[in-house]
Amino acid sequence: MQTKITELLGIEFPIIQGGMAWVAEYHLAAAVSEAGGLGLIGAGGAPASFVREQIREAKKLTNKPFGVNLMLMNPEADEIAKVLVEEDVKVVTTGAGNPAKYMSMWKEAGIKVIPVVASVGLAKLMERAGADAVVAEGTESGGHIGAATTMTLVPQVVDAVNIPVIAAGGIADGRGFAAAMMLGAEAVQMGTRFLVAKECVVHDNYKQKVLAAKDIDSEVTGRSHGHPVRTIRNKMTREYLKLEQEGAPFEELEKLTLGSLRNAVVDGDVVNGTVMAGQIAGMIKKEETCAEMIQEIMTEAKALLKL
Ligand code: TUI
Repeated sequence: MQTKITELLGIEFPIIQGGMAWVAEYHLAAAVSEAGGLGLIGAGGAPASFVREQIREAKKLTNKPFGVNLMLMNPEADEIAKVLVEEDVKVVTTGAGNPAKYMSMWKEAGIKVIPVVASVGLAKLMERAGADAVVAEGTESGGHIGAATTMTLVPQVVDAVNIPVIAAGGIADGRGFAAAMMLGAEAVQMGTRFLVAKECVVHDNYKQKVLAAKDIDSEVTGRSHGHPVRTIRNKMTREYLKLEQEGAPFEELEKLTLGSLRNAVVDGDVVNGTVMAGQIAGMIKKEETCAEMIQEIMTEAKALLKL
């Protein structure tokens, strides 16, 4: 299927894998790219040296284009921004902030820059700054989220900018893909579905938590301090939300989640750890390879879109 995004990125299918912190390492990114989508390495909170290694490892597994997601709250964001140029990364997505200060450096290096936005305002700002496309990410997503739903955000961003828009948040099958196209998107980005991919190295406890999740099993913590994060409900979220209700200061809340994403992803602590996942987790019922997922989604979407 050809869209403005498959042309821009030189990929076969308009499906991008979310750059999930700790989860989206080079095995997953290379598998998605090999399957014809765009795989992303998620820099998350990792040091620049680790990101460089990840890029080099991904290149050993695939000759197809892949990208890196720079999480802008990373303390080494400035160094990572340079590593992406030095390592000749083709596509960069950004999250949790405004990447304007890196834009000219990346554009001069010929990198395709695709900021993730959660509002029309930031989408317009990114277009003016020279972004090649934007990911409009709805609040159904896992992890750090904005306020608008995918259904409302995507068409409003599509109307507001002239660059291609990629829809994210609550999309995990051909129906969601087709719906996103109807809203004017040129591609989709999916995170939660790829969490349970065979090539995804996340701990099996984490996968089982996603596979067992029902429609209303996610919670949003951190609303009180302006950094809302969607995760699957567990002991940690219950304690966190109780403390937030009691008006606990940020420092106290932070203690509950320091290192907790790593604890869930790497060590499989899904009781006290942070199990980031989107609201669509309730629909995800089986582990498959990335290629099987992409083929299934495209077959279903093409039938629905009568292509
Ligand atoms: O970035 C994401 N999702 C993420 S980042 C992440 S790592 C993390 N770990 C623990 C706590 C917090 C984060 C996990 N999930 N998605 C893209 C996204 N960006 N969603 C929302 C935004 C966003 C929000 C506000 C982008 C910009 C913004 O403000 C712009 C400005 O001017 O600063």
